[in-house]
Formats: sequence, C-alpha cells, structure tokens
Amino acid sequence: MTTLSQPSSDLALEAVQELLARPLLDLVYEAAQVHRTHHRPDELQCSELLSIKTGACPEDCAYCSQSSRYTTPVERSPMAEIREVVQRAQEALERGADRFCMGAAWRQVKDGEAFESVLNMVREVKGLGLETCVTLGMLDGEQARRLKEAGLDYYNHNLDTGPSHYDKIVSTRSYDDRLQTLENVREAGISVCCGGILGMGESEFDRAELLHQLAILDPQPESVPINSLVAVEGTPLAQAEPLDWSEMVRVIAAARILMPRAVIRLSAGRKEMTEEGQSLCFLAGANSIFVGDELLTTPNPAPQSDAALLSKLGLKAVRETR
Ligand code: SAM
Ligand code: DTB
Ligand code: SF4
Repeated sequence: MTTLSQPSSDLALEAVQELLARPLLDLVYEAAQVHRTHHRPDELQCSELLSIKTGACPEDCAYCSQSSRYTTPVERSPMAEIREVVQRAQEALERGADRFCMGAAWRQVKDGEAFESVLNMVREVKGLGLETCVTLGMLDGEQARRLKEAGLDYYNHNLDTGPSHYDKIVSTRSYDDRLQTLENVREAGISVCCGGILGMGESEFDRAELLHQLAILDPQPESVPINSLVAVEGTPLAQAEPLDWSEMVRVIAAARILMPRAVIRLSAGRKEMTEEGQSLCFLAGANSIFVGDELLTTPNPAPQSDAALLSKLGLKAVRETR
C-alpha cells in the first residue's frame, strides 16, 4: 500500500474510495500493521482542550454550539484571563496531558489586544513544559510567524468534510480559505493539526474526498483529528443520525493507511462510544485522544474512566509519540 501513502496529488480519489469500501476487518488488519511499522502501539498522545473565548462567533458552521446564528445551551464568555489559562494548563500537565490546546470562537485572528493575549498564553504554557496548540480560525502569514515565535508547536484548522459536502455545512468560509490558512501555518514552520468531522449527513464519497484532501496535503499533517459530530441542541445538525461505531473505525483505519506517520486523534464523540469501539479505533491506528472532562463546550469522558481504559489496554500516555 505504499503508493497510497505518498503525499502526492497523484493519489487517486478512486483509490481512497476503494480503501473505504474494503471489508472492515481487512482494513483494520492492514492499518494495524502500518501503525506498528511507524509508531509504538502501546503509546497514546494526550491533549487537553480549553476554550479561551466562547460563543458569539459570526460563522455559520452547522455543527457548532458557538455560532451566534443558533440558540444553543452554550453561554458566551469573553477572552479568558492569562492567569486562569496558566492554572488550567498546570492542572492538565499534572493529569498527564502533554499538549495543551486553546480554542477561540473567532472567524479569524485580528491583530490587537486579544491576539497579544493569545501570544502570551502560548509563551506561558510553553514555559510550563507543555506542547502548545491553538485553534483561532483563519490567520495570515505574519500572524502565523508571530505564533511560531511565541513558541507555538501546532495549529489546529480542520477541513471538516469533503469539498462536495462542504457547502451544506459552512457558507461563511470557503474550502480554499481553509487551505490558505493551512499553507500559512505550514510556511511559518508550525506543525499542522488538520482533520474533520463524521456524522454530518455525508456520504461514503464525501468521506473519501475528505481523506483524499488530507492525504494530498504536502507535507501531510502531523496531527489528524477525526471527530464524530457532537449533536448540539439548537444547531442545524441537532437531529443528525448518530454515527455507527464501525464508521469511525473504518475512517480511522483508512486515515492510518493513507497517512502512516501522522498522529491520528480519536477526537470529539468519545463519550458516546463504548470502550470496545474506542479499542478498535486504537487497534486501527488512532494514537491520540483529548483528555479532561470537557472538550471546548461539550463533555468528554471522565479522566478516571480514561485511565481505566488505558490500563485495560496496556496503553501508556506519552509526552511525544513521534
Ligand atoms: N473557530 C475556530 C475554527 O472554526 O477554525 C476554532 C474552533 S472550532 C470549535 C474547531 C473545530 O472543532 C471545528 O473546525 C470542528 O471541526 C470541530 N468541532 C466544532 N464543533 C464540533 C462538534 N459539535 N462536533 C464535532 N466537532 C466539532
Ligand atoms: C478538533 O478537531 N476537535 C476539537 C479541537 N479540534 C479544537 C474540538 C472539538 C469540539 C467539540 C464540540 C465542543 O466541545 O464544542
Ligand atoms: Fe465559529 Fe469555529 Fe464554531 Fe465555526 S467552528 S462557528 S468558526 S467557533
């Protein structure tokens, strides 16, 4: 399968479709082999998330609890205080996280006080000995360079879904806008964290398109979060059909085969999965999770239950898996 794993625009969409159409256990078996060639199968990278500015976002992402267009249970809150963020990062470190990811409900980064404050947060969190990640919406080249200078390790910016399905999910930001931000991040020398969401009414073809787009990024992303939609009351996707566990396993296995060196994160939606379903995802090559009680605005499994699962599986939380 080495031809599938080259970050080349030669990778055919049909090859990805064929991969996704394979019998699940064949796919998992091959993905597990690829995984073991490139990663230590007993190690799991653990990131913790914090929302540093919540809600009142002008974008219309149909899945999001923080868009100002929908009435959701999420309460908006202004930019967090640096002291509070550093305290939360310290707690994350003590809980065993190795990366701290800060998210802001912004359309894009704007120069000014709030951005200066994010730069200080990055400096302080990095100073604690944690890897740093932020997700702030779109950003330009100069803003990316300033984040790098402040000590940023990863920038998260997702493609969310395949290009054909994208217009049904977001109208206020284009697919090309996303690709441009990813390029700005890459050029600044920041590692790219880029993935998508399953369970938004997309077809198998749309999933193939998403994986294809991720795999032809050159270089491929270092980190690939695969989220399962957390259906939030009040959003257009509130009534979306829940994702079957096998779909998550299938996409993770395909992602592992297509992006052998990436760290693949079993991201949002873990709380709705069984331990068995999550375990198959780890076997299929997922080697990262979000830890801590909350994602950005929705719940995540309790740290004690994650610790119990890791112990059952003989998985160790690590500082760096790559
Ligand atoms: N506002 C910034 C942006 O959109 O680029 C950063 C924060 S945004 C919440 C980060 C990512 O989280 C989104 O791109 C999306 O992929 C994911 N996400 C948001 N809400 C979600 C949900 N309800 N279920 C699953 N993933 C979600
Ligand atoms: C990503 O791919 N998943 C995280 C992170 N990047 C920022 C966000 C998940 C958000 C889930 C819904 C919420 O908690 O608001
Ligand atoms: Fe805003 Fe990000 Fe939510 Fe879209 S995903 S509405 S950009 S916070």
